[in-house]
Amino acid sequence: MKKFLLPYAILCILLLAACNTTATPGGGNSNPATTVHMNDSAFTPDVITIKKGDTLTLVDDVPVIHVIQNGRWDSNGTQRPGAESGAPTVQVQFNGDDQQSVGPFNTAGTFHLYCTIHNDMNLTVIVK
Ligand SMILES: [Cu+2]
Repeated sequence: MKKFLLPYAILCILLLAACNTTATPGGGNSNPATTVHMNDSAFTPDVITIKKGDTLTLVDDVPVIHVIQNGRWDSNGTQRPGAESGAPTVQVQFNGDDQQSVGPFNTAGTFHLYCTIHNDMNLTVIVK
């Protein structure tokens, strides 16, 4: 009886391994659930919900410089720099057609990032 069980067990392990590989995209950090794109003056999406511990990937899709840091533009067009409690410190420059990771976001809450160059270029990161 045991002779029949061993190959079956191996097959199960192989199937599990295959499933794990499919569920977790390997290589690169292009998980759409944690990726925000930037055009010449806006984030897409401009609100993203991620999980605690996630790292955000920001992708600059155009040949335009962006400088992203903690804070936001208020409704009067004034920069309000500053990190919320529990926010990772973000200070990254994009030179165009490039991407960078920010985080990890290890604390649940709502965090604001903005581009110091482009008026009203705000990103809200909700961490659950
Ligand atoms: Cu910008």
